[in-house]
Amino acid sequence: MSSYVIGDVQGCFDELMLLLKTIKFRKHKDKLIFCGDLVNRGGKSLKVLRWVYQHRNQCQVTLGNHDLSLLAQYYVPKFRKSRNLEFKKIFKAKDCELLMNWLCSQKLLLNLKKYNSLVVHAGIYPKWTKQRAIKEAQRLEEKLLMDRVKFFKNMYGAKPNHWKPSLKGRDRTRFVINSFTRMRFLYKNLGLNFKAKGGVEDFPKLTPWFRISERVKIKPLIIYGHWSALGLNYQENTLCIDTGKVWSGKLTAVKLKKSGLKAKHIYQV
Ligand SMILES: [Mn+2]
Repeated sequence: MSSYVIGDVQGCFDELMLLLKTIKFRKHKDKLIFCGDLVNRGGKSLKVLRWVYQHRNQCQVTLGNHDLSLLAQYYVPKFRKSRNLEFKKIFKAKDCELLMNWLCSQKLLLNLKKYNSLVVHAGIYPKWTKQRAIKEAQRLEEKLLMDRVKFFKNMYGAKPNHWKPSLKGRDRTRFVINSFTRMRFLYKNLGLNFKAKGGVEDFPKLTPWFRISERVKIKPLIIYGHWSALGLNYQENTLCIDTGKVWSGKLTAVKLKKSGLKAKHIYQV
C-alpha cells in the first residue's frame, strides 16, 4: 500500500484522473489524502466530489476554504451566489445531500503518525504547538457534525484575527477555521492578514506563517495547499503542494515515505 497527499484539485477532474494514472493508483490498495479545495473554479467539481466519495474508503480530505464555502452555501441557502454555476450544479444533483453529509465528516487536520506528517489546508497558526493544533481541529470537527446550520452561519468573517487562548465561542471558531483554511501572511503583531495573495516578495511588510520567527517548532512535516503563488515549496519543515492547476499550473501528488521527503516522490501533471 502506498499513500499520497494530493494538492488543491479545485474541480479539475480530468487532471486528477491523469495524476492517478501517473502515480499508478491502485484501487482498493493505495490511500489518497487531499489537502483541501476539492471544488470550485475548475469546472468539474461535482465529478471530483463523486469520485472521491465513491473511493471514500481509500480517501481522506482536509477541508479547504472552497469546500467550506460550498457547505456553507448548501446548509445556509441565503449564502448562495447565483453566478456560481459549478456549485449550482452540485445543489441540483440527486446525490447532493449524500455528498454534503460526507464532506461534513472530513477533517481540518490529519495527523499521519506513520509518516511523521500533518496535513492541513492552509497551515498551522505559528504560535500553536502540535497538541494545540490537533485539539482545536478536533473541537471544530465535532462542532461541524453537531449543528451544521449554526456552524456555517457563524463561519464567515475575518475577525478576530488575533489569537488569544481565552477566545471563546464564535470568535474562537472563526479564528481557528480561518487559520486552518485561509491563512497565508501574518502582520508583525502576529495577526492574520487575509487580503495578500501573491508571492512572498510582493508583501515585504508581511511574513508567511511558516517563516514567523517565534513559530513553535513542530516536529512532523506540515503538508499544506491553498497558496498557489508559492507553488511547490519546501522550507522550515513545511511543504506547499498547491501548484495551481486551476490557474494553468500543475496538480501535485507526494508519495509519503517513512524515511522522509525525496524529490523522486513528487508527481505532477
Ligand atoms: Mn484554499
